[in-house]
Amino acid sequence: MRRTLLGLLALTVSLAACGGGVDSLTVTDERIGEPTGPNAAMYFTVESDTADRLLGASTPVATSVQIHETVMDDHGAMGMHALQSLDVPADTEVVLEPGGMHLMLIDVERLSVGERVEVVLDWENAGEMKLEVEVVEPDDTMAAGDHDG
Ligand SMILES: [Cu+2]
Repeated sequence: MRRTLLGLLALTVSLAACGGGVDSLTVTDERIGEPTGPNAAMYFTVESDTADRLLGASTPVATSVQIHETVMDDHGAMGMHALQSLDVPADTEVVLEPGGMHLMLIDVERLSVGERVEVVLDWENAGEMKLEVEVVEPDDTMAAGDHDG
């Protein structure tokens, strides 16, 4: 009896140690703005103990997913351009939000607020990560507590 209990304890400890180890990348606050046109923007916050890089993403509800950066041209007009990848330095929070970087779901299906969409992120080190991302009102895409100006 005593021996069995000790065995269980040892197993628990080793599982816990494993959980905090290799797979250190976390994605939080993931959300998709309800599309008003052919594309939809997805935002999230990512942090990793070790440097990683987002290589791409996919979802069954869109033809393709691009990594976009919002830029302002010399005339003050807002535009976007596609990035090949998105770097996540070690121990640095990277925030994708309106007016900055985002994922663009190209040729997206009609999505309504409250719907959950499967999106797979492809990380260079962390590998494939499957997310269930909620569709929100376009006005609600800003991260909570992030209104500085
Ligand atoms: Cu875009």
